[in-house]
Amino acid sequence: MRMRTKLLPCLAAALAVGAISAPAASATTEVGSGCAATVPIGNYTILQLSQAGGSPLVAPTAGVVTKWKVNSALPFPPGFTVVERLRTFRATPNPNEFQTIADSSPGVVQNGANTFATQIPVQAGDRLGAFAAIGAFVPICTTTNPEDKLGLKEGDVAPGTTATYAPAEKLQLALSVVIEPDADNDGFGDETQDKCPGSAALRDPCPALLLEASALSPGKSSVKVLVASSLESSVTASASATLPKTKKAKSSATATLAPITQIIKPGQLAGFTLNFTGKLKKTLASLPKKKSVKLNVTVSGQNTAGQPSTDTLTVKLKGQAKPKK
Ligand SMILES: [Ca+2]
Repeated sequence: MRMRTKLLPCLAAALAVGAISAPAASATTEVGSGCAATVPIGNYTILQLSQAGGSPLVAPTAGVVTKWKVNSALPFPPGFTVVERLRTFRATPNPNEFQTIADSSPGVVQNGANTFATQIPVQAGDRLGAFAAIGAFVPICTTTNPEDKLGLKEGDVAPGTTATYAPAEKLQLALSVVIEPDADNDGFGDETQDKCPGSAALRDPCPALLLEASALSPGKSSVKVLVASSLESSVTASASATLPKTKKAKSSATATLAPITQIIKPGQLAGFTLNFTGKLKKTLASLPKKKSVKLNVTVSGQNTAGQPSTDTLTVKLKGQAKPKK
């Protein structure tokens, strides 16, 4: 029994690893190196030209950098900090030439693990790197692999300017970044920064969808339902009725009408004509005028965040049988 309880967590861990390695198109990704820096480099703009194993400091997909992380073991006294900025770069057609695209606000790096929040949109293939001014330092790790290649350029290659970077082997930037998808392309990461990822115009929580349904007087074989919507939304109207017991059928049957879906714009009153089923028409035709069947109508839709909304109403369908003389 003891063996079994020990094996189960292992199996769970193996399955979890499998799940992580499966490709997820629209998930948060982290690229870069968590290595602990031991070398400080000041007054340089730096990016990673190549990296042995691991994920290079290149955005695998378009999105938004929402966090950058630096692990520092620099040989400084306790409490000493270094200030650097995250930079993004885009390759030009020339070898080792990059244009600086954007930079973050300064991050004050302490010994140990540091995480800084930011909000920098990136395109697929954009490089991540860093800059530290004179008197400040970019934390760097040394490795034994010549595939770990930094690109170095002395001074500040400011956003909008272009420079050619000199390769330097066996070095890694102590830098990793978290990139979130940005499906609505509003420059805010959809997982932690954008509370309404379905709408480029909205970053606050998506507004709820309000639906208002009313019915016109029912006809002989159909009823028209009018629906107003607070947002542009795909709305479905459906209806069902519990049919009264008859001499033939002792138990009551349900008539389900074919649902109708259409896009409604705010300020528009959309009509949904719900046709009665054959069974419902037959029931009404044989039902005395004093009696009626209740038709339960539901209109439903979703807001941009996929939160459902409904409105319901009941329509009284009067019997259509001619009085016996
Ligand atoms: Ca977004």
